Amino acid sequence: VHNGTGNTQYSGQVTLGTAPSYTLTDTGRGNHKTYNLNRGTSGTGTLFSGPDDIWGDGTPQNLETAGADAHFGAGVTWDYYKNVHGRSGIRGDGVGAYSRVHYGNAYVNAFWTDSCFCMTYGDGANNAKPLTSIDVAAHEMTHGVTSHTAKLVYSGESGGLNEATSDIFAAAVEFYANNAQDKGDYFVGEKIDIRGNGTPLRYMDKPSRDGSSKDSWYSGIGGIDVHYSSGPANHWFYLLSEGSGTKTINGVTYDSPTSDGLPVTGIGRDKAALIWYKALTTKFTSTTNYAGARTGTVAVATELYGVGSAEVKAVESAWAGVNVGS
Ligand code: ASN
Ligand code: ZN
Repeated sequence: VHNGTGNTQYSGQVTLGTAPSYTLTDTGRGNHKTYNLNRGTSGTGTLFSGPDDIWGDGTPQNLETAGADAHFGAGVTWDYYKNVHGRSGIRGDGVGAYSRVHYGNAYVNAFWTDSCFCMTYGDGANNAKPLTSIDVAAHEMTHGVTSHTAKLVYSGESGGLNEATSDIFAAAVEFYANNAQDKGDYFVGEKIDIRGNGTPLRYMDKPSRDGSSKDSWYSGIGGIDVHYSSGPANHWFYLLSEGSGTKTINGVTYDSPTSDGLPVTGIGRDKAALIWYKALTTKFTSTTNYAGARTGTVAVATELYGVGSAEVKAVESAWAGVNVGS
């Protein structure tokens, strides 16, 4: 295991897993590698390498900077799954994936691809806001975890649950990282300024804050974009973690309503994330819908905490709070 220094755009100065003389190859994390596509859109481009073990300067003009952010995000996501859930890598086999940065020209997206077992990042508007923040990296890497576990089909209600799984672990990883420049929150993409006005891409306390996502389940939610039908499950995760009403965490104030008007008492983020992880890996299937997510999470909470436990009651009341009934 060997460490270098990353001067990132979104997370300040960080430690990166590197290999001697010198490449972005994380030998302590399954040899996860980070490549520079240099505005190409296929292949791997070139592995980041250089004469010193210092990567980037915090600006997007330095092409190493996005590499440092992406490599760091993959590393903390690896550590989260390993140290919190005992999962060694995306497939659980100890083998790293790889990241590709500088995809295309001013490309405003990031994505996971099963066939290459890799994640890819555009540089954002004006090539100035690479989509390489911790939460986006964790979101994309989690698509790989979902592909190798529940395999939730990426359309209909299962698609919304697939997207929510990536947002839930994006938030969990960001809190786990506890980075001074990017403290944990229940937003997705608050660092990458994808809307150009400084607001996040998604909100978990009240998903409709983005203007498109749904706060609660309704018949027909399976017909909308999976990044909006994720809303009820994201909202469930917030309610189960923190409870309904107002709460300030790391300087951010949230205000989470319930669809039934009844209060939810939170059980904490760690228990909520454990319940979702165990449901994803032991209960959900490719066609699980919102009703199935409720059944699966109640079953997991019952196994973990017992029949009639406060945790089971909270799981049920949080689902009721997003209009997923029994
Ligand atoms: N960034 C998007 C996502 O991971 C790409 C997509 O639409 N699949 O959800
Ligand atoms: Zn996604």
